[in-house]
Amino acid sequence: AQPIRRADYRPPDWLVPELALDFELGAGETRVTGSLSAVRSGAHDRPLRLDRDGIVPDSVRIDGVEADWSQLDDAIEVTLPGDAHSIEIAVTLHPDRNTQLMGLYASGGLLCTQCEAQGFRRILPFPDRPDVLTRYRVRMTADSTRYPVLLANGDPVGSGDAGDGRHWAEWDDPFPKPSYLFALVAGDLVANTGSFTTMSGREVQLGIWVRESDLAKTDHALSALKTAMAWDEKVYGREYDLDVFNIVAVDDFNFGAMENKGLNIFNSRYILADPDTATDYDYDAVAAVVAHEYFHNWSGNRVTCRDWFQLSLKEGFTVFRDQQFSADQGSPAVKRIEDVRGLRAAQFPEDAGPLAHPVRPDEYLEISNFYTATIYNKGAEVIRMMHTMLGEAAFRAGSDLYFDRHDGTAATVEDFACAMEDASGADLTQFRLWYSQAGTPRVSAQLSHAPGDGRARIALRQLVPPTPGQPDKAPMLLPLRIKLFGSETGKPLGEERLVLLGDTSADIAFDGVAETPVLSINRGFSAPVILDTNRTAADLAFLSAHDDDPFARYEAMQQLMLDTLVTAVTHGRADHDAVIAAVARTLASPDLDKAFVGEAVLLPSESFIGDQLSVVDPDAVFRAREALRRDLATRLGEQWRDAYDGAAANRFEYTPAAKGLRRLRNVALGYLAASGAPDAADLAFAQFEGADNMTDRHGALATLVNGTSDKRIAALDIFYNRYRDNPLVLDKWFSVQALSARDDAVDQVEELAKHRDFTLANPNRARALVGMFSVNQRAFHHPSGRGYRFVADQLLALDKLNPQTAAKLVPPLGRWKRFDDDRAAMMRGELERIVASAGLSKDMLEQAGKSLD
Ligand code: BAL
Ligand code: ZN
Repeated sequence: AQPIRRADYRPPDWLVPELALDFELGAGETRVTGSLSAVRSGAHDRPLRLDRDGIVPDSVRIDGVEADWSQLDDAIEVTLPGDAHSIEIAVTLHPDRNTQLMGLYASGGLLCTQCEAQGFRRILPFPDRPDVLTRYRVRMTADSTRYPVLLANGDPVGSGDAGDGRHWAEWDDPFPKPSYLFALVAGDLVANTGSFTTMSGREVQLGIWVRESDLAKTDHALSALKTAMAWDEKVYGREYDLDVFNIVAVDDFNFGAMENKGLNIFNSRYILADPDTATDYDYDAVAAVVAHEYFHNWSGNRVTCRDWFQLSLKEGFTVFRDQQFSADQGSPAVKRIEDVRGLRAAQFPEDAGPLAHPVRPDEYLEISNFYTATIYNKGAEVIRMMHTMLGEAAFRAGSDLYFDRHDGTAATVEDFACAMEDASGADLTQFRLWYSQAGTPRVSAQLSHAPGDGRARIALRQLVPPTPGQPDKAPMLLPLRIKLFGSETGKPLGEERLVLLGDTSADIAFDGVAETPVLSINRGFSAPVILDTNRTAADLAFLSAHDDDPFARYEAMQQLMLDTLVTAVTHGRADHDAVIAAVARTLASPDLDKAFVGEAVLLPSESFIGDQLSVVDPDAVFRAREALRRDLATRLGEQWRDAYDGAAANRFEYTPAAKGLRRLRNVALGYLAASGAPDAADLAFAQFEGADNMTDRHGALATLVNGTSDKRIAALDIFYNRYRDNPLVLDKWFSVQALSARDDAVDQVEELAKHRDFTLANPNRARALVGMFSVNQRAFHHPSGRGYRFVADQLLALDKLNPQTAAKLVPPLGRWKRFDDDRAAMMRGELERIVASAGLSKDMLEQAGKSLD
């Protein structure tokens, strides 16, 4: 297969202003008729190319006359004599055989669609590219009993009886859209309904559609939707534009959710929530994803992408918008901590490995492989940096200009940057390198102080590492928020400064520094970089107690823990005192937000510790981390006990304060177990049995599953029997075991893959076991290589069903260069076995093939 290159972009030869779709729906067989208007664009004599994937037209008619077409591997071509024609194409689909979950497919008795990025070509041969904008009218006819509800994009315009126990419905979307935003759903669904009055006074009918048995779990999503609609009006001036906004939850879904115009389709895990089945993390994720998909109505739908290389135009901006939204709903510092932790867990390793690519890639084989942490999360960091540099008001002016200029069109990343420049007067020329250069910049900051002349200097240097296809990099523009604190008084030494580092090196001077300064830098994670400073353990401990930015306090604590753990791994031992004192002080600070405390006292993950090492020894990392954990647990035994008891709540509430208490309580429980306290397992089991919410039940279960108490088996059985009919909670039962820190985790996971409830056909279940296991650093990297073999076997089996989901699970195997020779050889061996397998998908070939380099 040949890569698609950004440099080869050419505007479409033919436009399709209108499309009428007629579906005779059935799970076994669906007949589709598409009637489209094709209009020649520009002077050329090229045929009309209609992309297709796995479908062959039953017939093609041009201006009412049966026509010939040429069939290519991935398209059909029709030669058209004039400049405007009407084309009618008929296709037969088999939704119940569609295991890829792209196009029209069956899920739990429903029929639904997923078209981003290139699923529409599995429904109808069509110019399936985002710069072809079309006005859709959709008619559906289906069995009235099996599919009493028929939904599509836009507004409903008619419905009625179709005879023979069938009915029909018609929907009309007045907003021209690319084919990837097409959607329909047919099924036996009920709705939690509501309404929202927009800022100009229009009433919008809202519906969250689910199976009847799930209706009670939809209030949180509905309320989040209303909050998001009001927030987007207030913060971005964006108003909703149709009479209805529907969301449907389905169990089998490759993505988290999809922003189809007026008809969002969601993975049910991001809709359904009640205290008994959803953790606080789930509740937050439901609100964030509901908001994210809603925000796409402007950043993605009203202004869409010219081509898929511009994917971050909508995804980076929309992730930034959903991050701002979530920060506004609770603690901004804790939200930032979570986002940065996610970036370091997924994006930094991606940027440092064989699959590294720029936020605006230059080429791809399979676009599905580019729905990555780089496009989404680093893309969001790029937008955040613009926000930081321009300031709130100028950023908003830029976003208004962007929406005004490009409404109803397919735009580029460059268009976004130009709008920001034009509205603010800023010059983003050098900043654009964030879109074109891959790799995480490394920044060195060395603070020195001359007490005599009251001057402090920071020597800054940056280095952007080579990445595949990009050996040499130019220096980037890095916005670094910097502040100094007096080591004696603990007070700020002047205001925070925003330093824009654009050269390879720079010297920054601070005058009037009378006492020894301590450096707080990259506050709020103002630039997504890896930092190296000359701060001592004492400096970091000081900042963890005195910095006035809670995020910076967290960062200082993390760095202190990380330095200690890296020393322990590389030297076999380390002094834990500074970490223990800093954690003790944080636990003893009554004014701190409990959610913040819960985050701040957590040790860095094994993977993040591994990322600091030139060669990762997963067993040594595990041992060092466990030793520090045990030491923290035993030496602060009473404080953990107080934190645990002090965070007890009477009954479940979903408020920031109650969430914070639950967070701290579960972290404290983990430390009590690590301390070897004789009653720890009883405490965990009592919490497990007595919990009135999933956060506490799941937290207790995780503690038991990581331990050696025989209560582990009892708790797993109780949990399984209680939730065996709830697929989302059963996913937790699989994932908590896949993430186990026990020595026998690989055995357990191999057994779980044979469990009657395990199936690769459901992406959530596959990710819960295989995906989670492959980020369990110690178990996945078991010295026998069994973990690698297990994952490769599962990926090969999954690739046959669902290549898109399979290919996304390749990256952990692709990190082979980071490990010792034995492990690297075994990991490579599995990748080679995958690449050599017959009938491999393009998705897998690209991911596994590149991972070998
Ligand atoms: N556009 C794919 C799903 C999402 O990012 O919203
Ligand atoms: Zn998105």
